[in-house]
Amino acid sequence: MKSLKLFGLSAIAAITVLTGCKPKGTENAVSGDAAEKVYVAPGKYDEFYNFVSGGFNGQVNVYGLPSGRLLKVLPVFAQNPENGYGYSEETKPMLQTSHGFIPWDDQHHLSLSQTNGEVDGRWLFANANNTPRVARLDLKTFKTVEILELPNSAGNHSSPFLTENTEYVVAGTRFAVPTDDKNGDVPINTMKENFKGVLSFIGINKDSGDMDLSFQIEAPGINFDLSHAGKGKSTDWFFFSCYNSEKANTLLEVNASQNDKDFIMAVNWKKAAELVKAGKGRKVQTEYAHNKFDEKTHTATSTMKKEVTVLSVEDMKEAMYLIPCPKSPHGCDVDPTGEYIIGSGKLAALIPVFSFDKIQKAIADKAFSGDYDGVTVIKYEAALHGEVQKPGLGPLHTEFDGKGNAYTSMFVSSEVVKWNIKDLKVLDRQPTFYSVGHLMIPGGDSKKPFGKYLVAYNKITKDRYLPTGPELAQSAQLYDISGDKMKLLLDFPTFGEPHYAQACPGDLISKNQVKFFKIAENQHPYATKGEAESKVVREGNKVHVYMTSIRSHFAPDNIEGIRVGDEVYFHVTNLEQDWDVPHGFAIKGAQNAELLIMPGETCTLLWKPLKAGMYPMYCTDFCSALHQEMQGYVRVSPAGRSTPLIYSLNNKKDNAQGPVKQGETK
Ligand code: K7E
Ligand code: CUA
Repeated sequence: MKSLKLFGLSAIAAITVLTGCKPKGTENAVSGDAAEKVYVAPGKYDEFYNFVSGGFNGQVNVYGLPSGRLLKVLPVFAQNPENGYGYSEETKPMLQTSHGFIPWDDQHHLSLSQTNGEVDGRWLFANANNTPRVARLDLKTFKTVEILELPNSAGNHSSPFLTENTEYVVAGTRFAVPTDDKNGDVPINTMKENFKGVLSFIGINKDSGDMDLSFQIEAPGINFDLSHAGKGKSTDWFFFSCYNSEKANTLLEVNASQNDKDFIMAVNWKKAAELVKAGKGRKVQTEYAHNKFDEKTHTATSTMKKEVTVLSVEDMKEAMYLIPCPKSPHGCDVDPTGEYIIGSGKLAALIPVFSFDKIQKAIADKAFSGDYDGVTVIKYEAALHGEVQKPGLGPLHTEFDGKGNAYTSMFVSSEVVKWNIKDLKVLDRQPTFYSVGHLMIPGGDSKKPFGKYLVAYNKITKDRYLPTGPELAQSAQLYDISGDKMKLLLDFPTFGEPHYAQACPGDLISKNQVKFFKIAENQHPYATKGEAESKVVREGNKVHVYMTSIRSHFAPDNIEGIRVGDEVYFHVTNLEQDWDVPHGFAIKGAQNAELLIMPGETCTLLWKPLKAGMYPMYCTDFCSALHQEMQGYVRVSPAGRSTPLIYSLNNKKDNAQGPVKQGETK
């Protein structure tokens, strides 16, 4: 229980300890040539893209490495007023779920797509922790193009981790819950009978990247924390860390820490897929949203799915095993060779390293110690390669450099520990400032790590940056790992709370960038492909404005005849056909956000004026020297007034560039 207390108060304890015997002056930890190593000269690109989870900011943030410069915040699970994501009519469906429209989530883990176990730079997958979902971002456009909700789950933490050819993205439920087809309205203390821990396997189309919930596995009601797929020889397997094998439903900090060991669950996903193909599994009726963004119509659609195939423990008899793992394992990481599986017991004073070969042998030899809710438990010693002794306190996550070394984050003792995977000897340790969560080495969870750098994502930054009120900056720290000893190079603040991250060389992604959308290929139903086509159409109290934007005006830019009670849809098409020329659109009194329309794209803002009056609209993005002139007026009359609907550009009649047009009658 003592170690538990320490962990419970770990954040404070760690700081207290560190301020007590703080490494002498943090500046001592940085060597003289550090600045040179992170300096990226003006006009030069960074070497790596670094995608960092947004945590409670719900988005994904893109940094350059080694500079730590913030390049972009990519909207994924939270509405983003900066560009209208989740506010525009086109993107609202992206945030639909079986619980209705969800404007926020908690984003923890990222996975870059892989081919043959190597990062391929095509897609980025992201999890939503709170309302279980997985998103796919297309790295040609850096847009979120798909979000799939996960039924039978709660707290989608063990997600999204992928197989080495991106066949499947996996998502394990953090909370054990009753499955959707069972009555969930049961006493909480019936957890042991009624709650299950469901693992979702999302099939990925290898050409389009489209996601499909292929099947789920209904495992015992434990909490799944993290996961990684096997590689090479272990490629058919997934490994999940599990905690709360006690199945406590209250005061988990005490009650879920009773057992000396929890588990790593090994699942043969190839066999599971074959079982489903052979007709095994029950069909569970449920509801989950599948949201897709179409690049041709520039519009998302949301479809409610109704059924999923679920394999039982019985079905998985020969394809699912538990391996005891000391004290509430958190991270579950597989080395580049696929032979070693590292479990990080948060409360353990050692790091257990399991051997894939030994696990296979244990299964063949039936070296079992019993079962847990029908799942066979392999003997700890039979699966164990060895233990890293005295690595530090509170091991969480491990990454690899591809040279036979592992790097583990130590939350409680605030350090990164480098150790040799084979002989399990600790080689180096460097302090982090402070309380490190995840670590990331570019490609560090793939078959071929790019190495060179390691980034620590820290929970606490007291005394590292200028203070900013009660909440201080979140932080990342960059280390050079090219030598024997790690060298701290740089601190840089991050958004939200950073958890996991991914990185890859810049040119893997930069060479495929979409620079603009071709206007001729725009299939948006309200697209306006030239100013001559711009118009305003009334349908009852709905008014559709077919508007264009080009440097430096809107067409039309004068509109009259809107009435209080109208729902006005501004469908703005950006006619530019050039890289990096978005136009914005905002109108006074808009209750949602602005639009930021990419070249060739059409976006729609719904506006409901509540009062009669004169309403200016303008472009929000400084697009040209005459950007400030990119503005116009909308006149709103009281409800029932018969102001004629007229619209124009430059007051001109019979001008193809901007005729006065009559919509409804006067
Ligand atoms: Cu360790 Cu949510 Cu991956 Cu954060 S989790 S640290
Ligand atoms: Cu368009 Cu400013």
